[in-house]
Amino acid sequence: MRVVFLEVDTESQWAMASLGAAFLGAELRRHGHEAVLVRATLKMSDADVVEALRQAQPGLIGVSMTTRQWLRARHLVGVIRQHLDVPVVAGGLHATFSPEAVLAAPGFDFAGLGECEEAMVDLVAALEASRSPHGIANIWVKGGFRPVLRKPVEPIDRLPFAARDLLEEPIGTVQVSTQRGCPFPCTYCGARMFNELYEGTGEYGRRRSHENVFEELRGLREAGRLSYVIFLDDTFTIHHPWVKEFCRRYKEEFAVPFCLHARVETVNQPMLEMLAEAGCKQITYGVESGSERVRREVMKRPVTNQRFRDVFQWTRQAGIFTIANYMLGLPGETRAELDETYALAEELDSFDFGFFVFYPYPGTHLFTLCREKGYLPEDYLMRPANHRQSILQLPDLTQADIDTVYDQFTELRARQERARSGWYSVPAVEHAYVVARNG
Ligand code: B12
Ligand code: SF4
Repeated sequence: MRVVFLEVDTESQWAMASLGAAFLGAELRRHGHEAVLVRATLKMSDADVVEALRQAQPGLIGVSMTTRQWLRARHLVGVIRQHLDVPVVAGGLHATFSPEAVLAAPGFDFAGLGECEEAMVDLVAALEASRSPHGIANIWVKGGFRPVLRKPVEPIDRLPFAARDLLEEPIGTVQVSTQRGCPFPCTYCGARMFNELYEGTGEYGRRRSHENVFEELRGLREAGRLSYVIFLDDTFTIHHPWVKEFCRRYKEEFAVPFCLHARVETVNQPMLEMLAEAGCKQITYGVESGSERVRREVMKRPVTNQRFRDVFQWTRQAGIFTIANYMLGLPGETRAELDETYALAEELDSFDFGFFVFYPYPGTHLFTLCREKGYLPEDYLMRPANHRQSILQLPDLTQADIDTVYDQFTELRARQERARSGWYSVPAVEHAYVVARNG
């Protein structure tokens, strides 16, 4: 069967195609199916999207969704189904944590919950053989019962490498993930929720072997595509023995510059030096708030501001650029605490940073808290999820408070950009990634 993955863009400048589709596409091809990508760019009208899909001749349309993509995806799928008689399956974080809402929307036939490589193959096989799709683990059929989950794929090396042609990466820059899952309990994080989803079913946190990662990199090098690696793992530096061995072998065999994400609690000075020697050029740290109280009580991140100061200093000393991410407008946050966040951002003086107005992603602890406390509007699923406007009615903060600090951040970033312009330019994809990630 020919499965067409529809990528629903919500940004024009930095949007990237979904990794989920690239993983599913690789597994589908291994089972003899075809997988192609159709990208609904912002410039395309509804009619353009329908026409592109018609030409791609799908037997099944797959839509990978984060909450951010949900509203446009919902609209497009509704329109598509008025013109094309092709079943639609949704997957990804939004479908996993809001499956009822997805299946209630016109045009969606199935919602894939959690890790779906094997489930997609089973669904396609059932559709091809005109068998009932009911009873396939991880696949919720419209009108049916919530499915059971199969165990996460183990060992994870069993999965094929992501289908690069479904990612539309700029030549030379590759996005690689070496692990799935994150062991930390951050209350705002959508990524973390996969670990909780699988509690009682199996361990979601798994890491690929070095050899498996290097085999993928070798293939990319042979194809002439390896000049910069973006490691997408939520926290690359979790397991020190793995990271040490990685650095030793990567330096010897590849020595291609790379960037990664880390938590300040998971690095130390020797590790940063080792990463720098292996080719690490940039680390993105989630700082999130400048208030230790907000981090400890609201986010479950009991780390001190001093730790951030130290780690940013060590990172710079090792010759690695620091990138920070901040969030504004958390439940329970006060205006004074927002000011603390801005003050810490100024003090840390990272090479670049992202700043996002907090959005409560379905499935997260803060989503539940916001709903229970009445901060979340009833019609939240019909409102755009963006990183500029708060969706919440917060007791201690107004949108004007958030706007003021957001504008300060905008200005700080512009000042920093002006200061460094002319002597360094961040590669486009990497820059997009910095701006985009809210992890
Ligand atoms: C890489 C990444 C990006 C990349 C690429 C994202 C992409 N399109 O895949 C970029 C930089 C573009 C990006 C942008 C953003 N991101 Co981002 N990103 C990630 C990150 C770090 C890794 C994703 C990854 O590697 N996935 C690996 C694959 C294997 O996992 P997967 O995507 O879940 O796919 C599996 C299943 O979900 C399922 N599946 C996936 N697709 C489909 C489709 C079908 C049909 C089926 C059946 C199943 C299925 O099967 C897959 C294989 O097992 C995640 C964190 C995380 N760990 O998920 C955050 C994350 C997905 N991003 C997040 C956010 C908030 C954003 C931004 C809104 C940031 C911002 N403030 O602007 C934007 C929004 C982008 C958009 N268009 O909506 C949140 C999403 C929360 C939510 N519930 O929506 C996450 C979880 C981070 C977090 N800490 O909360 N992001
Ligand atoms: S925010 Fe980062 S460290 Fe925290 S749970 Fe999510 S991925 Fe893990």
